[in-house]
Amino acid sequence: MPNPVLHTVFPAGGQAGTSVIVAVDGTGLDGLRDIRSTIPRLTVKKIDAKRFSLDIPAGTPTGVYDLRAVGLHGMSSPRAFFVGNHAETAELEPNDTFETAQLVPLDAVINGRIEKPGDVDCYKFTAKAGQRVVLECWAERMDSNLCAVLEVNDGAGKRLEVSRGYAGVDRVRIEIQDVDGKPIPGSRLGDALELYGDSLEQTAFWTAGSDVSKLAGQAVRLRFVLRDADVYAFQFQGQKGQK
Ligand SMILES: [Ca+2]
Repeated sequence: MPNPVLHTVFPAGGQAGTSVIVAVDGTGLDGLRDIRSTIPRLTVKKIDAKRFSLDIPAGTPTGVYDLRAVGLHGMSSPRAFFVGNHAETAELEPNDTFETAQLVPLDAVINGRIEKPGDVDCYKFTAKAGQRVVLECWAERMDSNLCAVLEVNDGAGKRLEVSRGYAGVDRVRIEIQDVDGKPIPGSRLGDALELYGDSLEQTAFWTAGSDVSKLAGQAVRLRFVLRDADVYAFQFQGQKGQK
């Protein structure tokens, strides 16, 4: 039986108190009929084969929630969905150059996606001298593999600032696979919590915890995904007090 995996949800977020139409995609999603979420009291309506209307209750606290798709083969793996309290708007392609930059208001969320390798999305906004403007790109923090570079240029195209990643740097994620390299449910990369910061010893965690004793005696492969990080050694340890 196929294992339902949810690869994308777009837009990957919505404003509390509004309805948002999301398109979902993945594998093993035949007979898609519903969306389940950790958003309290979310109402879901199916629109067509791969689109759903989500009614996000007003007052939903800002943050990252899980969405899962439900189809013939059961409930899928989760994808992150960001509920915010700002008006949201969608990216409009073409926007790859300064000349085609999309005019956006301040205090807004723009839902964009990388359409092709090396895609650039340009936006323009009006700000007054002395005004403080915060620009933030949410990618890795909500499950995206995108390693975004954020640049700010002035009206003449001169670069003022650049950020090459602020959140999620120097991190390690670990996946446990069977001998054929197939991720073991519960220990997939998507289940892994990020390890970060310098330390001599850290315990690997997945969303279900750090206990891998059910794999004892089974040959496994470990996949380490490192970003600006070094791993010097690893070991499997018994719980404290048991060896
Ligand atoms: Ca673009």
